[in-house]
Amino acid sequence: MRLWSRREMIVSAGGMLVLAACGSNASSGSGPSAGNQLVGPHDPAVERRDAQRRKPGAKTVAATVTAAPVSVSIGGRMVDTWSFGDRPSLGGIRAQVGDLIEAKFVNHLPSANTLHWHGIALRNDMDGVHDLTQKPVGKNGEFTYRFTVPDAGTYWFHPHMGLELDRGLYAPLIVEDPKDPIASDVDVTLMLDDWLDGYGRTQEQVLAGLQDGGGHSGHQMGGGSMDMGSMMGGLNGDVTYPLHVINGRGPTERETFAAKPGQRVRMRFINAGSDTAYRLAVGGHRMTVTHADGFPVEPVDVDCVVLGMGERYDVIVTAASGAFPIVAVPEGKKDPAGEAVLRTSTGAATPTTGSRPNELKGKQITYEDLTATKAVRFSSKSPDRTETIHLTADSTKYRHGIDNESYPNTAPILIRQGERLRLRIVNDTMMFHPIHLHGHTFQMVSAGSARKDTVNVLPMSSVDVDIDADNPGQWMLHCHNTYHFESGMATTLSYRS
Ligand SMILES: [Cu+2]
Repeated sequence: MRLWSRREMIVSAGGMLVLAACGSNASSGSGPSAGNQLVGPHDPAVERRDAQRRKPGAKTVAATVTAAPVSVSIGGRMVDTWSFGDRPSLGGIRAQVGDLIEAKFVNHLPSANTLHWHGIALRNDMDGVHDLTQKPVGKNGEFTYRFTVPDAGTYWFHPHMGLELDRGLYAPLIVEDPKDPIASDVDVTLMLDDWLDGYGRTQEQVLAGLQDGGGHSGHQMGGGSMDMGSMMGGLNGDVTYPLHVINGRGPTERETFAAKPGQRVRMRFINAGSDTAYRLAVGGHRMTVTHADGFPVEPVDVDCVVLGMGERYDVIVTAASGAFPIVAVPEGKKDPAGEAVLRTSTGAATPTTGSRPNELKGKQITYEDLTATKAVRFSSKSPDRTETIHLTADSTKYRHGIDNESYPNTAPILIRQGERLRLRIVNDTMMFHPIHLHGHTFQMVSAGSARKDTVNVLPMSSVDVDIDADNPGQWMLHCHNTYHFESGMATTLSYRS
C-alpha cells in the first residue's frame, strides 16, 4: 500500500529522512515510532548491510574521475562537450569482484554534479543521487566514493543531474570475476550513445522543443517515429539525433577491434543513450548472449540484440577471418547508425560505412529467451506482496510521471528489509520506457527470469519483476530516457524501519 506522497517526506537537519505525516523525528530503527521512519543513506542499517559485503584483505582500486569540458573530434567535427576522459566512454574503471573502489570525483564542470554507479548493489550513501543520498558536488569540488563491488559484471557510471547524461559524461565500470566460467581471448566494451553536442542544439533546447510539442518532437504532434514493426512497438523516441556514436566515435572515425580468427571475443554492450534504443549486430557472426545487465544468463545464440537506455548485454563472438561491420541501428529512427569494425585479418577490405548486415533482421534477443543461471537465480519463495505502478504522461505538456504525479511529488514505494516485493509496472503511454532501479538487481517474472536492473516496458504493456529487499536505503526507480526522467518519470524504492 502506498500511503505517503513525497510532499510528506522531509529531510531533517541531521540528514535523516522521516515521514512528516507521521510526526516522527529523526531517530531511526527503534522507539515508539518505529515503523514510520525511512531508512536514510546514513542510517546504521546501511553500514550493517555494507559490512556483510566487505571481505578481509579486499583489494582497493583507487581511481580519479574528473568531469571536465573537452574539445574532441566527433563525427569529423570538433565539438565542445563534457566528459570524464579525452573522449566520451574513456576514463572507466576495472576491478575484480569484492574489491573496494575508492573513486575520487573531481568536478571541473561549471555546474554541480554527482556520480551514479549504474547497476551496482552498493551502500546507499555512495549511490550518487543529489539531494537523496548526498549533496551535489559544486564547481571545483571533490567527493570520494568508497564502495565494495559485490557482483561481477558490466556496469557504468554517469551523472544524475538534469540533462547532463545527454552530453559525454559516461564511462564503463567493469567488474571481473577471476573464476568466470565464460572464457574469452579478447574482452572489449562498446558504449552506444545518441549525440547532440556541437551539432546545433543544446539539451535544454531539445527539452524546450519537446515541451512546446513542436518540431520533430512531442508524442502527439506527429513527431517521434512510428514504427509498429520494431521491437519497441510504437513510438521509438522523441528526439532526432544528427549522430550516433560507439565509444565516442562517429561512423567515419569508427573504432577497430582487433582479434585473431577463431578467438572468442567478449563484447560488452552498454546503451548510454538518452532517447534511443539500439539494434546491434556484428556482420557475418552470430553471438552468444551470456550476461544481461551484468548478471549471467543461460547462454543463448542470436543474430542481434536490442538494448534500451541503461541496458547492457555481454556476448561472445567466435571471430571469423576478415573485417566485419559492427552496427548499432537506432531502433525505429531514421538517424544514421553507430558503427565500429571487428578485424581479424590485415588484408581484408574495410567494410563500407553505412552497411547493414543481414544479422540485423535475424533472430533478436527477447526477455523470454533469458534465464538466470542457477548461481544468481532468486530462491523459490513467493512474493510477500504485490504492488502496481502506472507509467503516465501528459503529452500535451511533455510531463511524465508515475500514477499521474511527477517527481518529486510521486508516492514512494515503501518496503522493509527482508521482504520480497512483486512490482507490476504498467505502461499507460504510447512510448517505451526503460525503467531502472538503483542498488538492486531484480528478477524478471513475466518474461523469462533474467536478473536485471533496467527493463523496457513497451507501450500499453506491463512487466512484473521481483525485488528482494536486501539493500536498505532510499533508491531511485526511474525511466532512463533522460528527457522523461527530467520531466518527472521517477519515484523511490524507500526502505522503512
Ligand atoms: Cu520513459
